[in-house]
Amino acid sequence: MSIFKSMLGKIIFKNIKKKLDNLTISEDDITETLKQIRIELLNADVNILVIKKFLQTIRQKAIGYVMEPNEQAHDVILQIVKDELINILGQKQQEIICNENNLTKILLVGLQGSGKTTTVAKLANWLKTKKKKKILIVALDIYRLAAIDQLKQLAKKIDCECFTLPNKSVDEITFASLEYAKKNKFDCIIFDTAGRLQTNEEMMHELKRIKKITNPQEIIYVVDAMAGQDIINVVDKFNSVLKLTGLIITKIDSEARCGAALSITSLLKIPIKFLGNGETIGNLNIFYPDRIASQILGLGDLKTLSEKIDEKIDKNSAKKSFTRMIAGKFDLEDLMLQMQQVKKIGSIGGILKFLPNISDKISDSQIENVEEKMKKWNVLLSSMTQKERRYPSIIKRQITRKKRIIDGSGCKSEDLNKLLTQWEKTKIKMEEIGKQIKSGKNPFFGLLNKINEK
Ligand SMILES: Nc1nc2c(ncn2[C@@H]2O[C@H](COP(=O)(O)OP(=O)(O)OP(=O)(O)O)[C@@H](O)[C@H]2O)c(=O)[nH]1
Ligand SMILES: [Mg+2]
Repeated sequence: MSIFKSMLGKIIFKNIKKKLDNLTISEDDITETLKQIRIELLNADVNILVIKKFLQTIRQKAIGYVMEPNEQAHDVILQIVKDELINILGQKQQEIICNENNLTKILLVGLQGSGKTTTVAKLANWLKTKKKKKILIVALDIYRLAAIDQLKQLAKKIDCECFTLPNKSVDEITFASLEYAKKNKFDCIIFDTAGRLQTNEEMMHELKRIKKITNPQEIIYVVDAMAGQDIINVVDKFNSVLKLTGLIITKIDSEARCGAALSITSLLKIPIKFLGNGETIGNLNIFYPDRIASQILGLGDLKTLSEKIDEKIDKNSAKKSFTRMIAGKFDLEDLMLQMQQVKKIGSIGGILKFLPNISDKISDSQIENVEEKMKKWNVLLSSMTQKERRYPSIIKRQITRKKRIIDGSGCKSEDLNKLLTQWEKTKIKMEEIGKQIKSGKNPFFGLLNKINEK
């Protein structure tokens, strides 16, 4: 999600002095900061009413604030802005409702193409894997044959049952699916409904009927991150007819700034439950207002990063690889495996966004350089045989091998040389660290001291 061009935290640090002339924060101290924040919010397409209230609250909390002698003004403002961002985003994380004993019914609604069908599958998979629920998904979009096929295929992918009834009405399918779910002891039933280009009476009547038949615990509106301001009126209309219980914002992996979608919670008091960040099934993340606020401020989000690492990195292989490294046995096969593991977490730029105060210090072109280098290394490494990766010295010794790898990868000979030099340097450094660990010294002590000094 690239909501803002400039992280709000950066604006605050740039414009608010560490030590103010007075211990009391005045209007003048924050005017420029708030002006720049306002521009960022407008550019991100955040709703104007939300912006007004946001800035007004910050002003109220900040002006007249009396600082402790050891307090720094920009930290005070940062905290006020962060608290207010969390408020706008819904304060606390809101769990999806899923009953323990009775059948839980979840309805997904929204405009055409917003991502309902994909999200039904993502949500089913999430409830199945994280909450160990038995899920039935129901195709209520009977107007397009392709829609039913799409859902069936997704259901197959996640190994969930998909309920369909040919040539029956939406009401009949809804009734039948509920009976089927109860009879077969499903924990949860998720309904994929038809989308329309715009809200219309016919659609609303249909959804109202489905609601009446199912009496669902959750009616979730699926919002496209790319939606503009008019989405607020659309969700308002859905909410007045159906009383929505939550939102899922999809396509946050796009270039969209998401401001309109993120304004809905503050305006209509409907919590965001998940974010969809990609077309594939696993790309559904719980929405944590405080973590998103930290990301928006550029304060990083180490919790999410460590969860990603826990989920995506194979700990056994990471441990094995580290043991090999400190034993001086780190070869190019290990390097390739490590790079594959890092790639599972995301792009370098994506990973850096989770680290506090880093994304500001490293430029986009530096990130691109690293990503370019990793791409080249990947091609070079996969152009080698496993024997060459295990015993890289044979590449140096035999010129024919070197030539074959360069030709096969389409890289230059200097790229291969750089890779080999960098690998050797890392190998030596890691072996040195290994020796220090064996002799009882903490090799990271100096590094820790340096970090603490900063
Ligand atoms: N990049 C990205 N694409 C997504 C995401 N969620 C859905 N899509 C894509 O958006 C398109 C529409 O998704 P659907 O799930 O078919 O949307 P829908 O709301 O069911 O559409 P209708 O049934 O026509 O109303 C598909 O190409 C999906 O792959 C997401 O989080 N990120
Ligand atoms: Mg659909």
